[in-house]
Amino acid sequence: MQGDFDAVWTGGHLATMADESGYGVIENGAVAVKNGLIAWVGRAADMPGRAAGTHDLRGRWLTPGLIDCHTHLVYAGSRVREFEMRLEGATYEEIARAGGGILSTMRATREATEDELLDLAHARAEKLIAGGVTTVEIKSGYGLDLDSELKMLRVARTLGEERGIEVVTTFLGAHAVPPEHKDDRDAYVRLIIDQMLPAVAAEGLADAVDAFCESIAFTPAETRRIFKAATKLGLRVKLHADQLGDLGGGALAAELGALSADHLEHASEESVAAMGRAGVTAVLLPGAFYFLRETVAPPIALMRKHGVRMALATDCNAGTSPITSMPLILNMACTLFRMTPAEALAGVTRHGAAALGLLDTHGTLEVGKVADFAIWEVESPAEIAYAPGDNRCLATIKGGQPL
Ligand code: DI6
Ligand code: FE
Repeated sequence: MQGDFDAVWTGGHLATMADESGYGVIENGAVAVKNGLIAWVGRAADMPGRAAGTHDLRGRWLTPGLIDCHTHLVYAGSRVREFEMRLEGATYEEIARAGGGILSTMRATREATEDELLDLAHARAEKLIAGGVTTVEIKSGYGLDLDSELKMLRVARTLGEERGIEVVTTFLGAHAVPPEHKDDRDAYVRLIIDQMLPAVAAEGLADAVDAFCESIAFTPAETRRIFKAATKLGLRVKLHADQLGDLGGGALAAELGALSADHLEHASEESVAAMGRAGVTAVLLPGAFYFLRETVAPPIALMRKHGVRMALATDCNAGTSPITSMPLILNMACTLFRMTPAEALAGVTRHGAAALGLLDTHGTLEVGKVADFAIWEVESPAEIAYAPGDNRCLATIKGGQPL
């Protein structure tokens, strides 16, 4: 049957997330798709035209597909021994300084073949998709030499092609100083600037560049040099900032025109205000906060005060957030950070899109945007965040097609 639309979802309720605040609810709504894009959205009773296929929501809720805007999900190896060590009293920083932590995952990731990494990444992506994710950002940063970094980024791109989800890649060469450069960290910074960044840019393998700006990783001055070089190559930047201490990372992200500053537990009001002025999105990662048993939560009240958009993501990685469930992240954001369920859902839709520079095309149910949806067995959108460990996602739709 021919129709004005390829497909329509109707018979339920929509959380469009199209408003700056709240869910943008349309009860008894309908969303129509043509050529993979949203062609119409509104009250079902007002829908014009006919669709070739109709999907009955049976009273359920449909939201934009979720956007996990900060992950490290391409990696090999396990960090379960470090989990035990921390329970015996060691800290994350101590383990890192003793050559474990990121470097432990680096060793396993360097040794893994591309196919092995791809299989591991597929398994993690599958769990994200089951929780409503249609777009995922994936960082390199466990290779820490040119070939291994390129390998990670290729795996991320291949994952997207094979599974049909949208993968946004980020080059995180500045994640840790690898052992071969431990006595000359500047040589590694120069390697990133002179060789890695140009190669990554030339091969089109990264959509953005990130750095881990912490006392156990890279200084603000090193970060500034790397980001200036990235910007010269036309790459956007984003920053792991103020997670373990206040290095002024939020303000640095604002100064350098970053898309986002991520973590931010220890960010000062000065940093938050600078982010507000510069329009830098905050990416909050309650999974890492929980898993490391941090006690200082990010300054949510200051972010509200200074009009900083708050995105949420899994930070999926072996060391600090082995989590592949966005509904769990929503619950943690509410429980641990006292965000409202509406703020949390905005954090994984419209603000997640903003954190990736994709808000024009993703993150809300609006005409002209990609037809990426998640369908939920809930009585209200707040229930998506309600029960820790529950997954109420019934279906994940990418470009109008079930994933
Ligand atoms: N994101 C990161 O990049 C670091 N912490 C975080 O939350 C380190 C991840 C790791 O330990 O592998
Ligand atoms: Fe991270």
